[in-house]
Amino acid sequence: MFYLRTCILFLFLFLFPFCVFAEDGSQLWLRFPNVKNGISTDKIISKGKNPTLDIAKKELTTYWQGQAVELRTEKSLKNLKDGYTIISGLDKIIISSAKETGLLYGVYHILRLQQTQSDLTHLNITEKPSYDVRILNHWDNLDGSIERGYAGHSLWKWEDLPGTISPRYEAYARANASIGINAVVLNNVNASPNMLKNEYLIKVKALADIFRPYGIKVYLSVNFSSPKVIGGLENSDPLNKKVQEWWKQKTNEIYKIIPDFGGFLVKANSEGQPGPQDYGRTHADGANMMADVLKPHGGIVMWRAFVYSASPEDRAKQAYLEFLPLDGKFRDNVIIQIKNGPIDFQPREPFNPLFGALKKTSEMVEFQITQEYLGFSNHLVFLGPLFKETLDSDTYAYGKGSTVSKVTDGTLRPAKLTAISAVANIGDETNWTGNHFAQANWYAFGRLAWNHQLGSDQIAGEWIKMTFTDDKNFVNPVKEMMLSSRETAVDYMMPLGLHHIFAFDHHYGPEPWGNIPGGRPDWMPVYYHKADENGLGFNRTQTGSNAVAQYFPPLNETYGNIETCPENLILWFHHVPWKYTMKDGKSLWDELCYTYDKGVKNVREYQKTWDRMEPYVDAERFHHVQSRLKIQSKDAVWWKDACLLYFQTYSKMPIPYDIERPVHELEDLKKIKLDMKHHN
Ligand code: GCV
Repeated sequence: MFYLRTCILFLFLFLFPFCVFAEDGSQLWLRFPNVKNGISTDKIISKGKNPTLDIAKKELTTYWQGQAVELRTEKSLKNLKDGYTIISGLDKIIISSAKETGLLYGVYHILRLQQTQSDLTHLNITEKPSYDVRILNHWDNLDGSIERGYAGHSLWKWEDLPGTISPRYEAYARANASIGINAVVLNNVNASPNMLKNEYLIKVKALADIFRPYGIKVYLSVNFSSPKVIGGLENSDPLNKKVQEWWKQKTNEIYKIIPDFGGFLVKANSEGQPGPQDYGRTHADGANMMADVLKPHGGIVMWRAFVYSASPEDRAKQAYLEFLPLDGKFRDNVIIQIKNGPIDFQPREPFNPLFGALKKTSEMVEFQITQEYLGFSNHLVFLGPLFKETLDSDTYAYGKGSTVSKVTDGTLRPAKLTAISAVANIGDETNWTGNHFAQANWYAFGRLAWNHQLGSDQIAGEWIKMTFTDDKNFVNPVKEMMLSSRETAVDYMMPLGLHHIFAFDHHYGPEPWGNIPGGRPDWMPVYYHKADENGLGFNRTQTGSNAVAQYFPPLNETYGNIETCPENLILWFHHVPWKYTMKDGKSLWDELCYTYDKGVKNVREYQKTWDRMEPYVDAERFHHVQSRLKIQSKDAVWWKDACLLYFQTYSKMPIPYDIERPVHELEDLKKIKLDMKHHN
């Protein structure tokens, strides 16, 4: 009896925690809950040995439960790049690719099909990636902190590297490979010059060695002043021969250590970062200097277009004004990395007018997965629809149908190399992203970088089935919640084209009244919403900043005319009278009130939806998401009250009587100084 009790106690104490840990989110979408083991090695037909193939085989022997699998390297499939074909019959699946990485991607493809209960017997699939470089940008600092990171500290343990290798490095590489991500910038664009010191390059090599078999190349953000700061040179002028020589030597050193190094990402002359303009040179001078030394090694420069200064010019226009005159002046291994919108990763922005405007220069999109402006890791906001909105936006640069995806993927402007990037939301928290649902945004970026034609609906569906369960009682309501969640966040934060009315610096809560005396005007919310007795919104038409002129016809006219401007961007482009009649017959003021209210109501609905999901989810993840939704609900009310009570001081109109009354006093809201630890 004693023996039996001890056994039960042992089972409880030691095995039960493992069952629970299995659902702590650490396995992401690669849980394979029903798989005990995969196929035996004799059911895998493959010639050759290679570390990438070894991983592919290991995945099959661990998780694949179907037919025999043949992995074929086919040079004739070169046109698919690192894509692949999958052909299946009843007793065998053949995956073919010109590259081993393609075979690995093919294996993850069939595993995804298996996990999502698809028919595996009549497959005839051809996959070619939309972009060559599918890259995550980490804004991780050398001290372990992450700029705009909401999931703990950096994954990269610089102090321990290269001696101690965390198992999470490989788990990270595997997760990326499973969705086709093949590149990573390890460090913050606000880059420490120390990153290029030999002592760090050796650490970078350790990571590159782990990532390589998963098809992932490493890139670094570089500080433009590195020659001066760590090289001891007099300056970092790109036309100074000594500076050029320094970059050449440094680049040679990097390639000696990491032969397949990807290249540099540069934030220059932006938000206080050094750059070529410090020496009267242009962005092209700076980028080309680096491109020239990377070229012999096959490396590239991703030069960011996120530039704006405290000038009186509308911030939304500045990147375009700065970069357009440089079109055609960049080397062919430079890609201009452009944020999806012209301001800064707002809940909704029109697409950045630079897309399609640079006709002789390669361009790539930069998205933000980390939710700097979308409630950090507290709010459930699925970003698939936001990414799609930009990629599917028609720039009209080459006539109708010139979507952002087509001007960046090589379709309309052949480019040597195409790329797409996003700022990662990954940290060292057990569930990687802080909120379980934020994993879906990492997943969505990877899937869209691989195939920008995929719909948000499909991506969300795949992710839910793999991450939670394929029970349709769970999948359908949760998918519905995810798909509407971005619009909901826009509704309770910044509807109708409002933007950047966040609390200063931390960008979490509302501060539409923000106007620090003597502060930089373009860092103040009042600059963006321009509320006054007449109305609300930024006049960017011909009578205002004329930012509309940066868009190709007919968009300049569509956006420039208040009657034709899409209402979800109306306050981005127009200063709209409070009593202006919207398409549904309501006044602008009423529309604003009802939209904020709708945002709040939807989050309350999400809470109900989620609570009903309890039977289908493990307790740990259920409670985690439930508690985050409570925060989101409270925050939504906070946003609604702050914005409506503040804007009401200008509109002087009543909040429609059939919507929930504010529960805060405006003066109390103004006093809130956020305890970031609580919200982080
Ligand atoms: C890395 C915004 C963010 C900054 C970020 C910057 C950028 O301004 O608030 O934290 O800096 O964008 O993208 O460079």
